[in-house]
Amino acid sequence: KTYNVAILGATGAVGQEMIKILMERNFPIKELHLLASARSAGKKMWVNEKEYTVEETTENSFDGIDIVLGAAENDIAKKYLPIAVEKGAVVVDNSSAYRLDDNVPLVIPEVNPNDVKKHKGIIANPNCATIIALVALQPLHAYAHAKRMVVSTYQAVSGAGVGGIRELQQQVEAIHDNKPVEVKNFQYQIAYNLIPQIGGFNEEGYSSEEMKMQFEGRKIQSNPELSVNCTCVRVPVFRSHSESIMVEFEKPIDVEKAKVLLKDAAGVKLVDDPVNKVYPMPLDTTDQDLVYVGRIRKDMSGHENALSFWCCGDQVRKGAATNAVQIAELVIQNM
Ligand code: A2P
Ligand code: 11C
Repeated sequence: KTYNVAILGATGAVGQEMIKILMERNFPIKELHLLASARSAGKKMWVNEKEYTVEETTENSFDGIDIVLGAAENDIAKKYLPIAVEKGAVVVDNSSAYRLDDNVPLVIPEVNPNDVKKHKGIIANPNCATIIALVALQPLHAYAHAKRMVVSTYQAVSGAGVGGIRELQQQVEAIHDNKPVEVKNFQYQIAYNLIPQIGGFNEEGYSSEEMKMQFEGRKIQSNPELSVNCTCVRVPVFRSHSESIMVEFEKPIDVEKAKVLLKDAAGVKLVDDPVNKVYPMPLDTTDQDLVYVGRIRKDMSGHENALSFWCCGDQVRKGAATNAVQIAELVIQNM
């Protein structure tokens, strides 16, 4: 069986990667529709040696579509995705618009694949930093049950879309050419800098991105007691997020056991031999799907059953597009 697939936001960083991954994984496509704003309508794109024309998104764009992959901002998702569902499509949405909605499963295939079956038209793809952390954590959580996490993220500019990637490139070139640096997508210059703000701040001083790890993590793991303290930082890296994570578990777990569990876990590569300078780095995780985990060590700040580790993953692929296509694969298994 084959399916009519539409990508909403097909010209964006995540949308473009979705097209690539659908092809790579031989997703059974009958027709592929590339939807974007009026600005991109008519633009030609080559996919697997076939020419496609980008279409302006309208209410009629979803007629006859079986599966929509959403790669647009929240307001666009809210405007069009309910229409797509009404017209009979199943939607996998990468925006944060529906993630915490009780009627919408929030899925990482390595963690909670069965939640896909509960969908009522929309399935949400989690936040990229959350996906990368929870894929790494899953084998340890399944064994010892995660209670509390302290996380610092080092997030690539690709998280801000095509504009974020372009901005880092242009700033590096401008600095090299002794020209003025232009700031558009980030609060400050990101080239040769770090910015400890992703999203807006709440009354307690935590950013929206920092709160996603706790709210989405609880839902994905069905672990309502999970408490997360997170600091999210934008770094001048193109497309892999890195994270330093301390996790306190319910049950005892030592470093050796953690390594054994991670070695065989789905979606993970254990990269942990620090004495020989072997540990995950964002350049190494770029353009592939595994979350690399290393620097695993026992917590030394006095918490019982706690480990620290470091992980990296491609934000555009496993953090967004690959995870969404994997969800779509689960959807069609149940169709
Ligand atoms: P467009 O390229 O025509 O603006 P990114 O996050 O990488 O910036 O990508 C955002 C995606 O969302 C792009 O594909 C963009 O299309 C799309 N988009 C933006 N505004 C709209 C809109 N009003 N209707 C449909 N798609 C939109
Ligand atoms: C970033 N994680 O790196 C953000 C972008 O919740 O999907 C994606 C926001 C989200 O900027």
